Amino acid sequence: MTDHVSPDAIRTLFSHAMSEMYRAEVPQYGALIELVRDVNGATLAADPALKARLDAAGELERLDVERHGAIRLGTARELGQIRAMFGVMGMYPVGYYDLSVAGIPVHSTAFRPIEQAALQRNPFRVFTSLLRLDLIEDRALAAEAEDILSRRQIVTDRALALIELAESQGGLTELQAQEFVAQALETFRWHSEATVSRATYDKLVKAHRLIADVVSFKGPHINHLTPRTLDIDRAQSEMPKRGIAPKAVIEGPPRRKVDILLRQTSFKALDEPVEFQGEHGSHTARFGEIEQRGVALTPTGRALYDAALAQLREQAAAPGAESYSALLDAGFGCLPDDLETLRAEGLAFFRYRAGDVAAPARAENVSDLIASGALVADPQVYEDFLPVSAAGIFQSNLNSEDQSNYRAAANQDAFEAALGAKVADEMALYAEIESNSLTRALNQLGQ
Ligand code: OOG
Ligand code: NI
Repeated sequence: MTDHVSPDAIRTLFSHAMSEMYRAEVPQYGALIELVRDVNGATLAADPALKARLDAAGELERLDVERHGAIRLGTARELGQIRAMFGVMGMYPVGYYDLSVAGIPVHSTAFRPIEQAALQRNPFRVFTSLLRLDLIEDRALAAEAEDILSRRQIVTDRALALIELAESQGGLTELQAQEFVAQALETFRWHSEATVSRATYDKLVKAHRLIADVVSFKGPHINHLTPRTLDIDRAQSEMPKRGIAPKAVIEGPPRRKVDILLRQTSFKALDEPVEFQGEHGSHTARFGEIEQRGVALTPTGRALYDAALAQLREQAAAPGAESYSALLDAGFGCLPDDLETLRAEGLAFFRYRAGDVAAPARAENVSDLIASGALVADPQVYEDFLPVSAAGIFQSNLNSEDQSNYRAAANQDAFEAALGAKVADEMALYAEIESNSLTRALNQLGQ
């Protein structure tokens, strides 16, 4: 069937529609988008080498459309429906994140494109959390929450019908895709009318603000949309000048010559008026965030990162500790700060392509080919999330007294049962892109 639009095109339609909706709902998001556009423009203008590298690697086009969002779901049924909806847009569950260790009663995955070409078209991702009522001590309250959630339907009937159609006919036509996107958008809209009374809401907030956020509304409002900046330090320091108050520290690794993984910062949720079955009140759920993405680390590289981060957090918590930013700058020396060493030591993932130079006759190995310019290794962008950073983002936008101590209890099996599928292993995805690209490039070079 040739009259079907590609899942990539549907995802792009959807991410634009979400961005427009969020801009209308949260005006500061519009200011943030402008800030990031300005910072990215200035960064590229000041660093022609960076611009040329991004351009050659096919990374420049995706920059302006690049976003991630986040939602929080209440039930297994909802997670299954969301999985089907994102599937129509070529977004699949990747990775498992246990947030209970950070005192947040959810576990999560990221729905995102998985193939290189799809990532390059539009890497739109949605961090999707499922509430874990099993972790709530007050069983009566958990049962009440479950009962409230069982009565809502977060996907419109028409969206469900179009998802089924896409699955049975193997895609959607242009017109169907447009209708699907408009219908899908309804799921993520903000509803200022709660489905519960003020008293019930207050009870839920007391158990955990996050439970109230998931349970009290008609659907899983998108709680932030995050553009990608090329210079998060500059964006962070520009924010106050544009009337935006960011959280104190940037999550993730420090500023380095070679960006690794993901650095993120957010600004506070809005306090929004809510109608609780006739009573006025308010709720804080939605916020803004920006991120800077660097190279994806291999399991070996990631283990070094995780160990350094754990040590840093321990040091920062000690009495009389140096400032977090001083510790941060000093704390990641275990990871080399140049691309070729990261590559040669197997610490980061790359994507290979043939360069403009013919392969030398006596190239012994990949490093020789790279040194000669015959082979080029582009760093693979980290397409996923970081659990410690995610916890920091959650917490800065919930009240700090809401950090309960749950029995640390990752339960990927339960999550996958709710999802109705296994989550993909992100490391395997990066490794596959790396090895496929190397095989192709070596073939091309006649090696
Ligand atoms: C999700 C927080 C995690 C990120 O960028 O790490 C996240 C949430 O608050 O629902 O979006
Ligand atoms: Ni986020």
